[in-house]
Amino acid sequence: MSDLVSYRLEGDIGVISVNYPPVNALGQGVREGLVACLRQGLDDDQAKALVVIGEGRTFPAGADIREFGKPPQGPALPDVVAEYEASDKLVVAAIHGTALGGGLEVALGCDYRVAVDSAKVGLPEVKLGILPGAGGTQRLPRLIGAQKALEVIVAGNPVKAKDALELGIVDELIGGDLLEGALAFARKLAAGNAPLRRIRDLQAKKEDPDLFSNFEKSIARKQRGFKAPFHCIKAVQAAVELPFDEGMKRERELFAELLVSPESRAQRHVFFAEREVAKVPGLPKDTPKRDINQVAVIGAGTMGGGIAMNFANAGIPVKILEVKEDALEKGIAVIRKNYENTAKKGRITAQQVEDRMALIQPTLSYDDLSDVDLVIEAVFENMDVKKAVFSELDRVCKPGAILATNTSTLDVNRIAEFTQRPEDVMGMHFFSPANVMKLLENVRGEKTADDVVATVMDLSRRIGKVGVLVGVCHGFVGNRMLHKRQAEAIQLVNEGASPAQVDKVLFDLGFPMGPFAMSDLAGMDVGYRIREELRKEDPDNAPPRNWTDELVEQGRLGQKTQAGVFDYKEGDRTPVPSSEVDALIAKFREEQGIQAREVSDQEILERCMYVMVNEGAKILEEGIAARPLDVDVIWIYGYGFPVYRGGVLFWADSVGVKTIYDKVSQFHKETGNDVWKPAALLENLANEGKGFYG
Ligand code: TC6
Repeated sequence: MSDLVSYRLEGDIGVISVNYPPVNALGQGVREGLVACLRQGLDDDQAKALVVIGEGRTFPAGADIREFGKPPQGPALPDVVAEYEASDKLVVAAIHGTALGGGLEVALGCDYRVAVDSAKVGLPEVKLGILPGAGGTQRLPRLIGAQKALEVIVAGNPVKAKDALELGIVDELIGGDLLEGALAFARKLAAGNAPLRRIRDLQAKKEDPDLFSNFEKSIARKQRGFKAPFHCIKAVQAAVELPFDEGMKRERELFAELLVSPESRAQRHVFFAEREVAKVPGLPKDTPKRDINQVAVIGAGTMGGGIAMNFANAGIPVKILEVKEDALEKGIAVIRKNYENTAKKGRITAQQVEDRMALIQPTLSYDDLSDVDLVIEAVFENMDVKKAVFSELDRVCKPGAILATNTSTLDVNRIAEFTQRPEDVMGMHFFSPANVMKLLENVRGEKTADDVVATVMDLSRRIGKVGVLVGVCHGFVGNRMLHKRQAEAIQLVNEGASPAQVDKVLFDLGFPMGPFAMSDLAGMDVGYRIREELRKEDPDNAPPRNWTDELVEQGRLGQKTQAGVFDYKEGDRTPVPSSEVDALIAKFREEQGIQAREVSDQEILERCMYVMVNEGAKILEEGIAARPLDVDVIWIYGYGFPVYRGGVLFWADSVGVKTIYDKVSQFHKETGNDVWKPAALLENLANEGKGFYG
């Protein structure tokens, strides 16, 4: 018998206890153990009722995702749950930690559920591109109604114990020790001869005749490209319309379809990649970390303010420094307004607004930074300005303080040399809006110390970010690839495509917006300043002037001026093609002697995406990113690359590295442009018939 689940008698109640760290995932051994222990409990004459509980940090947090895609081994989870539901002794699930996915499905097979206050329950399968395939889509609607079940299953977000109680998922909250409370609860039921409560026998209610079609419409935009949310709706519909056993059959079919879908494969890849990025190759897990209890941010602009909010949100006091009083006041007012807007949406309370604001301390003086453990500079992207800031930081900060720069393109090694302590300097590149975007590109300089890297990677998680370690080069990983794509998008327009056509191709691939809408959102002046800086610093490698430079010089800066590559109506972010810009493009073509031609959508896709794949391969070759998964996580969390395509390099594998290599070589031959020179890694993989992931 499996030793991952054990049975014991506590007085007159049988306790089934799961012990499979770290999260008691329902792997084969656990499933086997759950069945064996249930049978033992049923055979135990002294047990009047049974309690199922998880040891360690949680009730089972789901099926064992590592088993997906491997040949199934019995007992299957739906059968395990069915056996619990069929039990003729009362079974109580005692929940702490996170009863997610298959974990909650096991609990739904029990007659009653009790939980500690801090517990969360949920069916997050949709985030892995699948659906709750062990009866979750059939039992939850029967328990809480179809509308609420749809909300829980399709969003896949965890539900706090208190809300789960209100919804009826949980029957009682336990104040003290969970096991004691669950035993008392079970004893009370047994003493009162409480009836069995099999959810399968309940009738699922549909509150609104158009519920399913309306729900589908309501998620259509947000879930564009994902398959699982729509399959989840179909499964819940089956719970309402079909008898339980037929509904279970339908759930199985839908689950089986999703499990082998490319979308789910990609989403599962992202799940593990997101966790893998935290494990830096060559940096032992036990590398010491510095204490970070007080932080400072230099610059109270949009970026600085957003960065500061991350720390306040995590309960870490943060000073925010500006040189001018009015800029400081304005920055603080923006932060307050952001929090108040969040409170208006009901996501935080008025008290939380005040608590967070209290953690943010404005200052005009560098001398106030003498006690901080970490400083993040978020000032203007200009080397001279950075030099001034880092020299000051070097003067005032205590020994051992980490000095970080939020630069998105500048050389972190040069910045480090502005101090006497380059080993304490590294990049922490936040993405805008910094309080929202989950990606943090942590840039290791040539001299950055290991404990600084370990501290910053750990801190990333503490403030709710996905931190990815990268090396120094222009634009690091994300922007380096982005700039290549942007140049290609512009070149495609030069040759005859329209900005709207280019944008549509990438939007259709699954990006939230195309490259031109994106530069309008970020501000056309941002790219312009970077190009100008490059033209000054490295004229040989700087991009030639093009029509986008002219747009900026004419004041078309993007959404903020309601005119960029596209026009915008007041209060509306929808990009509208502009005849003024068309004329400018036509003028540019004429000046350059370019005869506009038809450009196919396929060519746009290949040139915009393959240029990134080739650059990604160069980035790996140079060791700027350690693994393909680091590149993929950056594109997913920093640029909205569709999760259901798994990241740029995961997507490349689905196209075929050889196909991409052949095209890249062809473009190189045709253009002679260095950007198309195939990366040696790409060439090797293509020759060996391999992909980035083997
Ligand atoms: C399902 O149930 C389908 C049912 C239908 C069947 C028919 N499996 O996230 P952390 C690992 S689908 C395997 O860092 P936290 C994780 O990789 C599943 N491994 O911790 C990591 O390993 P590492 C539905 C898993 O405290 C370690 O555990 N359930 C699984 O920040 C720690 O994880 C879900 O989707 C798993 N299910 O968060 C829940 N879960 O140390 C997915 C975790 O080697 N899990 N691991 O890197 C989570 O959301 C979170 O892990 C958490 C804990 C909230 C449970």
